Amino acid sequence: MTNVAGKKIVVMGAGLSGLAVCRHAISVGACVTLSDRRNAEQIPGLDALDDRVQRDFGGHDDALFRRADLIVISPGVPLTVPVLAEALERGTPVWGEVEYASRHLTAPIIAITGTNGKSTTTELVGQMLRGCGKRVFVGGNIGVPLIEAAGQDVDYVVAELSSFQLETIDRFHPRYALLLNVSVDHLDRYPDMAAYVAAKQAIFCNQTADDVAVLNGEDEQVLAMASHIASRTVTFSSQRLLDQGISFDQGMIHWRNGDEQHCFKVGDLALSGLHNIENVMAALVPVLLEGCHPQQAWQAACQFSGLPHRMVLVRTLDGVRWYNDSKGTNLGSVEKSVGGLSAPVTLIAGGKDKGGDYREIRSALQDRITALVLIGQAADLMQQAWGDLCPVYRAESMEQAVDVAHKVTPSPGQVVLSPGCSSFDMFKSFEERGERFSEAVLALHGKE
Ligand code: UMA
Ligand code: ADP
Repeated sequence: MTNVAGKKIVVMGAGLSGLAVCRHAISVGACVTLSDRRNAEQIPGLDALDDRVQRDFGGHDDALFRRADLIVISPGVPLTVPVLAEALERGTPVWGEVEYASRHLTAPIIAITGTNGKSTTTELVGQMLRGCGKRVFVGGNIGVPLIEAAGQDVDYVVAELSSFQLETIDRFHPRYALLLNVSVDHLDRYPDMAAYVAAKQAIFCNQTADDVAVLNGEDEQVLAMASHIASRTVTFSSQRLLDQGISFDQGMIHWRNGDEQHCFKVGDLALSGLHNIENVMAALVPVLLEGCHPQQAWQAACQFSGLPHRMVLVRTLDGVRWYNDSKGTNLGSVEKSVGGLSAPVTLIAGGKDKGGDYREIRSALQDRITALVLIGQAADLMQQAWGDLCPVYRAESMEQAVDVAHKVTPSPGQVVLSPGCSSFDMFKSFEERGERFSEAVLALHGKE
């Protein structure tokens, strides 16, 4: 079923994804009901909702779900919710917003997933294609629901995809599927790592020999998937020069595709860190294979200085550099961010725990962090895992955390907010958390 006109659709979740699906489904003539476990007064954005959309708030009405021809769910809704488990048993189709969107898209899709680096790589692909004169929609987990691409006249759709979004695809078929890396994350949603990895792997499930999979050649979990992938694979490596594929060696990125070769000087990039070189390499693959001009693409990559809340230097005060890495929402990203700094570092961490073992990144923290300021629900677990590495302080708010960090960090030194957790225990989003941090840092008195 792709033509949804006249169909009874229940859209589950009244966040960005659900509201966008409602707008589209109504516009193509479906009978739409929006269902959310929250009450109407707790849901922002309902004023703009079309009157033709029926509402089921404060819970999910069984009878409504039983009558549905199709259920479209938001990424934050797990398939284990009882009304969905029952719908699946009855044979009612349950699509995620990404599946729904992909049925209404005509431009080729470049899809990007991985535990870390998705947003940066997605934005890089978008900027490089635009720099080469292409019309591009950039969306997905990066914050713009994919369905918003429907009806737009573009050459490419560049989609950041989370494991949550990939759980509920059926026919979603990207021309390019990039898998950047896999490390521990979201173990509050998945029973184990295997289930998380399986969700990520779904990005390749509809690809054929005409498509391309871009894989991190240094990531064992990623490489283990290669034998199950039907598309052509192109590998990137930041550790060794590859005969074929894209790799980093002696300050240069080397692209080798059959007889075609190009080199790019990494020193020209505004981005820094080995992980960002990996992101740039992965992003270059679809752009170069689509025949874009290599130097034009490279110029666009060089101009990109990064997204907000990812290791952004907020200010230097009394010889202390303050970094906002609020998007560091899992241990892999804290490892990269702190690993790129040298002692003395005060780390502000904590938030909503997502499972996993905090001890795994001890070696990256050891010899670098000289003070820990812990916030949020995960504070106890972090103190147990890292408490012997340096003095530990507790804070009840971001403002207090900044104040403590200000008092205990020597000059010259660095303070980094890299929480290793999601933000939802204390904030609306990682953006709000990063903004609160930056505001508190900018309010400190001292010498610039
Ligand atoms: N809800 C129910 N019933 C349930 C569970 C949830 O009704 O059983 C409702 C909630 O009450 C809420 C709605 O579902 O009203 C929220 O849905 P959502 O969490 O999917 O929120 P959206 O606003 O649609 O945002 C989603 C992504 N959110 C998540 O995956 C949690 C956004 O990614 C994404 O930008 C957006 O779609 C557009 O594509 C955010 C995110 O945190 C940034 N992603 C995770 C991450 O990056 O780690 C995966
Ligand atoms: P995502 O969208 O997957 O969360 P982002 O591009 O927003 O990724 O980057 C978030 C954080 O993840 C960055 O601040 C950095 O610490 C880390 N990171 C970025 N790229 C990579 C990578 N390729 N490998 C490991 N960590 C990375």
